[in-house]
Amino acid sequence: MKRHANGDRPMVSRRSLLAAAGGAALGFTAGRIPLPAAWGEPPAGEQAKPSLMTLVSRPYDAETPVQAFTTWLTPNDQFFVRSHFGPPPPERVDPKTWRLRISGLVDRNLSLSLDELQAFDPVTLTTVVQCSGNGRAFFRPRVPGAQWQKGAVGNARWTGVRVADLLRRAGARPEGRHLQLLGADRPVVAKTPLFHRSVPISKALHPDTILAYQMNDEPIPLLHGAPARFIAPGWMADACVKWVTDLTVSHEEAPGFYMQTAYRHPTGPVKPGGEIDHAGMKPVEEMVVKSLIVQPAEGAVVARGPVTVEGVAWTGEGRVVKVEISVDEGRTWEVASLVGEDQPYAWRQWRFEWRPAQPGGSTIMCRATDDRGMTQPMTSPWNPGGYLWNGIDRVEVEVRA
Ligand SMILES: Nc1nc2c(c(=O)[nH]1)N[C@H]1C(S)=C(S)[C@@H](COP(=O)(O)O)O[C@H]1N2
Ligand SMILES: [Mo]
Repeated sequence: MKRHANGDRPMVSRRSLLAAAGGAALGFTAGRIPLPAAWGEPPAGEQAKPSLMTLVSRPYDAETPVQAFTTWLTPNDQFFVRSHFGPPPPERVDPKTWRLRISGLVDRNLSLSLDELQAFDPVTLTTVVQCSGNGRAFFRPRVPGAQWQKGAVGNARWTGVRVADLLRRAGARPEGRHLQLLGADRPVVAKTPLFHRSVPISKALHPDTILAYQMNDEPIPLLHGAPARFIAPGWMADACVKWVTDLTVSHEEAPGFYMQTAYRHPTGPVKPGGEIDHAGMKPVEEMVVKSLIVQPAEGAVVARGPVTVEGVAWTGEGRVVKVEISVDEGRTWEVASLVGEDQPYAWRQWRFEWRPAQPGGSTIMCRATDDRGMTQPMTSPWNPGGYLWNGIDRVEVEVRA
């Protein structure tokens, strides 16, 4: 049995597990979640997607090859997959018996069937879903955890109901500060913390925050959170809890490891490789501006004539306003055209006609800027979780003589 440094499943010692379970909050610590002697058979429905690159097979974590990002919407069968424990057994998310419970600081506890959920006004929106650990492989010094490169991201259309409508029906009380989220998935190892998450109530009540039941106009596939998934548009995917069963209005953030230790980001500058205490960290929330070169592919041999360079660019709750290309290591930049659909939270496709000046090796770089003036750095600041990488993307090509 291999012990992989798997997942953006955080590194955790027994001591910090117990402490986290007791509500105490620690920084990152060394050690591993103990793996069972055997993972057993993957649950039904946990089938590998042939077009993805597998990082971990059980539970299945796989990224999309960048060359697949040629369409505005990422098809469900090409959408990256990540979860800490794998999907729940299908009977726990059976659309006929599944219930959504809403409780905590509410006037009435609710328990809704899928039909009852779908009776609320539907909302459809498109958003990028991106793992906080996307690009972790590029941090130096190296950060342990799944070595996601570029493809732990995708852009999908989600249909569901406003979380604000659900909370209004339950009579959420004004003193509620956070909405805690829990799904039907359970750890493979006893005593491992649940994937218990929360968002501030302001994000939960935002009219674009939905509990989705469709992904790209199909019922959400099991791997992506069937039958209902929280979608916090513009935020990192760890807020987008899959297989949701419980929404709890609370005074507090969700307790436990996955909210209090993992997915936290330094509030200030950090010495690379250093440790930070809990007070110096805040939860990862919004996405940062980022772009990828989709064509030409890394290592491609291109003709000397005009070369079409294309890709995608996205940001958090703002809009991408500019994408620039450099072929001289960032000394000079030229503006690319933004093409296709322009919608909040979604990614924007872009295109650039490049006329290589001479044959031989060339590096193409792209840099996006959003409407708040945020732009991509050459490399992202090191942080102990290896989160929020948005360093400028680069692709090396060979221009034929
Ligand atoms: N219930 C549950 N929801 C979850 C997770 C999980 O382990 N359990 N993983 C989160 C993380 S870390 C990511 S990156 C996204 C991945 O979503 P996807 O598999 O649909 O791409 O789901 C999020 N929602
Ligand atoms: Mo993630």
